[in-house]
Amino acid sequence: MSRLLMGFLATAVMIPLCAAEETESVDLRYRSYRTWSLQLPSETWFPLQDGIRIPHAGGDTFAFEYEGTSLKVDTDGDGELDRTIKALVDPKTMVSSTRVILNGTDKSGQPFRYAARLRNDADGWEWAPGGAMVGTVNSQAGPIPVRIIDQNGNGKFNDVGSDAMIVGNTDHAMMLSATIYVDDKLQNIAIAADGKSFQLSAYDGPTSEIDMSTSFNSKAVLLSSVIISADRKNSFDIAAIEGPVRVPAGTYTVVAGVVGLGQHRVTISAGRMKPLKLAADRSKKFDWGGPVASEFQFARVGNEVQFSPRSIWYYGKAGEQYSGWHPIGKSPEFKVLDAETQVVLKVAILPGSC
Ligand SMILES: [Ca+2]
Ligand SMILES: [Ca+2]
Repeated sequence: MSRLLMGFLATAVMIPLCAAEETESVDLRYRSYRTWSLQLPSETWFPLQDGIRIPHAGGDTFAFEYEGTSLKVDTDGDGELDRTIKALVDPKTMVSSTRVILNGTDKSGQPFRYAARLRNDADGWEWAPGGAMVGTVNSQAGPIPVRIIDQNGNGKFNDVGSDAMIVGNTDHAMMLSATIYVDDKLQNIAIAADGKSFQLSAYDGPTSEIDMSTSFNSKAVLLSSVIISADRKNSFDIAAIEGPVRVPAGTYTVVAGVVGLGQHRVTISAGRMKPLKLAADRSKKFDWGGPVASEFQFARVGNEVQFSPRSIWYYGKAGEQYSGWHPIGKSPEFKVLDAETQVVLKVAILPGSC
């Protein structure tokens, strides 16, 4: 409660001065996740080879060796393997996984922590970030959590267009953006390379308005819809914001999206979608989503038409592509028409799967 009040007071004092020139500095702290639930728009697993490639005062990697499902890791970067970690093997997939927390000193002498998720699948041992820099931004509705993830795995948290960030109470991340949208206002966000702080200031460049959430024509729930500008400087999760969003003018494409259909998650990618041209001082309602059309590869075998559920592609109204869709109960009908007469030769319904 006291934090909320302070947020209001700070805003009330700042506005009468000169809102456009104010900058606000926010401190962040590192948080590692025992159970990883963050959904990254462009998640990459990096090969472990000789170690986890995070530069620190003692070198460019934290060394690593493995024996069977046991790993030995140099967790403090002094060159000596100091911890043995047992990985858990999933009996279904046979993929081993575990996590490790590294404690290093950066090149300016500051200590840092870095969590890594580790897994051993068909590609061998790989790692991906297992933590985030966490802070809050004040808004009229109270503090909004902000998390920054080193998505490109170089130990730096300021790679705009390559790292990832989450603004608000969601686990769906967008690409790290140079601007954020809070309280119906666009602000510049400048993050320190070590991720320990960021500066906010008013954005005063040309803007455009886009509404992708109210026009999403589907019975499913749009959980996340990440767009990024052609110059990769600005990224937004349009689904996280109700109604229209003001973004810097530019050309945008969809990076990633997630739709919830009951228990199921269907991912959205750009597919054949044309880039969205968002001109300055214009407003656009984006028409996408259902009805979803499907295309499939088929083979004629005698009088039969055969096709596989694995060779079906689903496209929405704007050309966006849906993947991981396993219809249950309500399978789409696939009609095979005679090209000349348009008479339905065959109707196929896929068996339900999950
Ligand atoms: Ca060591
Ligand atoms: Ca990075």
